[in-house]
Amino acid sequence: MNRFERLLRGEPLDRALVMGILNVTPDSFSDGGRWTTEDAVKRQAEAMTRDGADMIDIGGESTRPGAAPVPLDEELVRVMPAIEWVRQVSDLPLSIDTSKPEVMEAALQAGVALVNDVNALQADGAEDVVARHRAPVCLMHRQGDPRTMQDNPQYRDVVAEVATFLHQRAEAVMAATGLDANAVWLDPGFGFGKTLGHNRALFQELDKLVALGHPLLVGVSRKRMIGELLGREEPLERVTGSVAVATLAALKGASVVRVHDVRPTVESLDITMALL
Ligand code: 8Y4
Repeated sequence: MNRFERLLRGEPLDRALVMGILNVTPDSFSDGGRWTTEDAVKRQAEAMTRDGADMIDIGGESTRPGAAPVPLDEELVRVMPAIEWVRQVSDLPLSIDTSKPEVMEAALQAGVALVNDVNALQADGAEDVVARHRAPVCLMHRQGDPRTMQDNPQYRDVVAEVATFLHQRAEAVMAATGLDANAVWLDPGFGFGKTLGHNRALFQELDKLVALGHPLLVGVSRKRMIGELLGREEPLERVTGSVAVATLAALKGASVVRVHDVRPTVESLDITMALL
């Protein structure tokens, strides 16, 4: 049985799952949209599979700060062919990164295993789609919408507010869908309406989020937070920092790390667990 199935059953893991990021947006912030053709998507999926990813996250809606919304038909046109292309070269479980119920429905019908929603299923109809499919989900916290979220985000107590939001959304989603706690993953949403200070507080108190009793997903790969801490403007100069933070997240109890750089992350997690 693979790590994804073991996590959903609440069985112990030898290490955190590695979710590889396959972005199919033309403006993908970290690779300039190089991976948009069929051939490029397939090569990327093959590489992540060979490098030891446990699952692949496919998204067609750019969530970078300041990004404009993507219309439904555009998102479907980006994402549905990509799901088929990845399927042709990999047996890994797939997740769909979307907030739109129509995209969730189409992706789940195409066999996708998990819905990764940065809007935590708050769109009208999103809970219903997940309930009908009994699909596992990842619920993420964010403050504000992508267009404005990095303009002066403020919290009274960021850790308490994120924990309360995630707990309340998890309870609502479990009640609406019948999913159990292992199938409702939670994510503090690093960088989504958060300053470096907010991100650091969430990281330092990650155990409070782990204690909510759901698998915790951490996504910091190549994000501005890494760049700020290292003084690295270029996303490709943030790889080592991203691997370090993913490893630290796993040591602090995260069950899943969402990453661009699968091979170095897998190596870091494997060697860390071998020596721990
Ligand atoms: C700031 C910097 C804000 C980068 C956004 C970004 C996550 C995610 C993304 C995450 C989960 C990105 C789709 C890529 N980040 N899903 N998605 N957790 N569950 N954006 O952290 O790095 S978008």
